[in-house]
Amino acid sequence: MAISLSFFPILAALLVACAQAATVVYDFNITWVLANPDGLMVRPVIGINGQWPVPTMRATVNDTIIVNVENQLGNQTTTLHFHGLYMNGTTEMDGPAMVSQCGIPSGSQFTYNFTINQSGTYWYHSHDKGQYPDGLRGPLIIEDPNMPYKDMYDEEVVLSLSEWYHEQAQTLIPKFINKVNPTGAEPVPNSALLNDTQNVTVPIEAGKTYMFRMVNIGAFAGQYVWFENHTMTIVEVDGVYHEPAEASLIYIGAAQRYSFLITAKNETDKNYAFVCSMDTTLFDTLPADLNYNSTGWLSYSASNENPTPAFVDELVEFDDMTLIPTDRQGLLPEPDQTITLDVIMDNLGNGKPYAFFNNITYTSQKVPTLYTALTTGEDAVNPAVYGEFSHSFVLGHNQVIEIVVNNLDTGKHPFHLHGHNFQSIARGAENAGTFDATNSSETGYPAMPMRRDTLVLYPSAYIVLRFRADNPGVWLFHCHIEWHVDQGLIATMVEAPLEMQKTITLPDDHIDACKAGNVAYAGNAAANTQDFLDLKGAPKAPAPLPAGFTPRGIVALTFSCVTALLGLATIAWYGLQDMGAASMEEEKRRVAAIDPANARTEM
Ligand SMILES: *[C@@H]1O[C@H](CO)[C@@H](O)[C@H](O)[C@H]1NC(C)=O
Ligand SMILES: *[C@@H]1O[C@H](CO)[C@@H](O)[C@H](O)[C@H]1NC(C)=O
Ligand SMILES: *[C@@H]1O[C@H](CO)[C@@H](O)[C@H](O)[C@H]1NC(C)=O
Ligand SMILES: *[C@@H]1O[C@H](CO)[C@@H](O)[C@H](O)[C@H]1NC(C)=O
Ligand SMILES: *[C@@H]1O[C@H](CO)[C@@H](O)[C@H](O)[C@H]1NC(C)=O
Ligand SMILES: *[C@@H]1O[C@H](CO)[C@@H](O)[C@H](O)[C@H]1NC(C)=O
Ligand SMILES: *[C@@H]1O[C@H](CO)[C@@H](O)[C@H](O)[C@H]1NC(C)=O
Ligand SMILES: *[C@@H]1O[C@H](CO)[C@@H](O)[C@H](O)[C@H]1NC(C)=O
Ligand SMILES: *[C@@H]1O[C@H](CO)[C@@H](O)[C@H](O)[C@H]1NC(C)=O
Ligand SMILES: *[C@@H]1O[C@H](CO)[C@@H](O)[C@H](O)[C@H]1NC(C)=O
Ligand SMILES: *[C@@H]1O[C@H](CO)[C@@H](O)[C@H](O)[C@H]1NC(C)=O
Ligand SMILES: *[C@@H]1O[C@H](CO)[C@@H](O)[C@H](O)[C@H]1NC(C)=O
Ligand SMILES: [Cu+2]
Repeated sequence: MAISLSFFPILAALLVACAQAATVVYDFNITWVLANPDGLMVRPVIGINGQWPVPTMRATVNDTIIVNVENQLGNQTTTLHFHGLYMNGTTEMDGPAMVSQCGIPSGSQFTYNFTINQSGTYWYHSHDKGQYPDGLRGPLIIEDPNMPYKDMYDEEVVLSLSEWYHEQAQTLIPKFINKVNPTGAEPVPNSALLNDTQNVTVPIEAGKTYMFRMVNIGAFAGQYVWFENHTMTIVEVDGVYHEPAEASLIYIGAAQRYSFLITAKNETDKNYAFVCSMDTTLFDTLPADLNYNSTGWLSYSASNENPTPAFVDELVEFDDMTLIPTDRQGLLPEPDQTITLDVIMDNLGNGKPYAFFNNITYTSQKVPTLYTALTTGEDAVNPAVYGEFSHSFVLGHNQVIEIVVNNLDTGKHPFHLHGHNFQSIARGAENAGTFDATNSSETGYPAMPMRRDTLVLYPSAYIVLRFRADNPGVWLFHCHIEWHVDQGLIATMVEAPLEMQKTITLPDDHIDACKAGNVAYAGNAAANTQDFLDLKGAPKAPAPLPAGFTPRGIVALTFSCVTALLGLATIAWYGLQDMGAASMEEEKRRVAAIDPANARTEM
């Protein structure tokens, strides 16, 4: 029995006799629409059912969500990822293109179907082509009648934060990953948005307590958030409930969520500002006309003035590592497998800037990694079958896994793991250097570590994470700055592949998406279905710089071999900035001739 509750989204509740769980159905027709959220420029954005902002999704714990996606963009594939949901038993519904599915070609339909065993604040976004900054991202709230802080608040307010660009991702990415940008300076946003607009007023009633669910749906900027004259009591981070903790200022990295309680004053004679301020240390340049603060107001009365916020000299954020989870889950035991990843930003032989875990910049393979896991039999436990440049690690079922990330870069990176939350057991302060396991004893770790799915790694420092590999599936571990995803800052966790083979069956529309896009869907990373250990033809990253060459030197070489042979030093790097489109094309062809595997699929 499907009851159509409204035309958009078509929401049907199927009450199953034996349980309270419902099936929540969304029909999402994904198209380009025009929008102007910062009042500065009308631009095409990716909307749903002819609307933008895209809807906030809502369901209740134990519900099944069905999202019927129709891609009508006309010129791009797309996918949806439901950030923070474990997809336990349905890893094929996780969404990253060329990892758990093929991108959905324009004109095709694709159904996401999964059951939720979590509650709290999540979000959904495209996981294809670095596309979500074009607008295909929104909050996803899972309610729970048994939520531990249910009785402590009267109303709920969902607010999204993000940066905003006037140019489309498909324009920005090739300008960013370009030899004329050898330092890898990320595109600086044009505006900050609050709830996909600006100047938001939140109606407040005296004496009531509100639970704010704040979601950073951005692709780059972390944001500092503070409420004038009101205290935040944090109760949830990334879908995990924690013991209440008071904060006056928090930092919400890209993809992170915070839920906090705010108790309203008893007097209604004033309205109060709250400020979301983009972290400008992430920007290589700070344009004079960029307003990186967005202000909202707690509006006790529409007739009160909305005050200008006071300047804050020093932004000292609450330390999320001090939180204690409400379920008091204890520190996981010593790991069965430790994975150490060094974050490196560097150039390859084509002169372009890339991001690396150790010596590998992630490169999409010929077959979605999950499909390789499902079709390579017993060889699926051999990381080689997934291709060197998928940077895959095979995790044994129920093993305790520790991930150590050392930041050899001077920027912050919010690291996200799909399919799990993780215990955040150590984090070095800025410039703490790399993690030294011999220097830290087990007893130095918290007894009940904070858990979340996205953790900010500080410049030139480390984080140490633990989780139990109790969710068979293919799960990415990556920085959630989408520019860095485009640059390859991704590793792949292939968790219990033989278990997956027993339980996962791909629905027909998953195979159809591959067929429609001419993408292979069986065999190893090279689409070899005969010899799984023969990886000939598996996509590689562009070739590295030959030893002894500087990035400038090799660019000169590919630009003009003859001139390069005559004398590298004579070619001025900045001369390339003026290269016309035609010579850029020419250069691309030459690089391709040197390394035919140069073609990369950006995620
Ligand atoms: C989706 O939107 C496009 C463009 O507006 C329209 O042509 C198409 O019929 C829509 N599909 C459905 C199923 O409504
Ligand atoms: C928000 O208010 C500021 C200051 O008045 C104004 O410059 C800006 O255009 C407003 N934003 C929108 C989207 O209306
Ligand atoms: C969800 O399912 C679990 C396990 O069956 C049960 O304990 C819990 O009460 C259910 N929650 C709701 C809101 O129905
Ligand atoms: C895709 O279509 C949109 C909307 O028409 C357009 O603005 C954009 O430039 C196109 N993108 C590409 C990469 O062709
Ligand atoms: C969703 O998955 C369940 C469990 O596999 C299946 O019974 C159901 O038919 C699926 N629904 C849709 C719409 O695909
Ligand atoms: C649901 O989640 C709880 C803990 O949050 C876990 O104990 C239980 O095993 C999970 N069940 C399934 C089917 O995922
Ligand atoms: C935030 O935006 C959504 C729609 O996009 C709207 O329903 C909601 O009321 C807005 N919240 C506030 C506090 O303005
Ligand atoms: C409210 O906050 C502002 C800015 O932080 C501060 O100047 C002012 O003293 C505060 N007022 C009260 C009543 O606490
Ligand atoms: C508001 O008034 C109630 C009842 O008098 C009192 O318990 C509460 O502490 C007051 N709230 C604040 C924020 O002062
Ligand atoms: C943004 O807010 C911060 C903190 O109050 C302040 O230092 C900064 O000057 C503001 N920037 C702009 C562009 O208003
Ligand atoms: C990365 O390092 C490993 C281990 O030293 C080596 O086997 C592999 O060939 C290297 N890969 C690349 C792309 O440099
Ligand atoms: C997945 O479900 C299994 C039970 O089927 C449970 O043991 C495991 O803890 C769950 N994993 C996660 C991450 O929820
Ligand atoms: Cu990053």
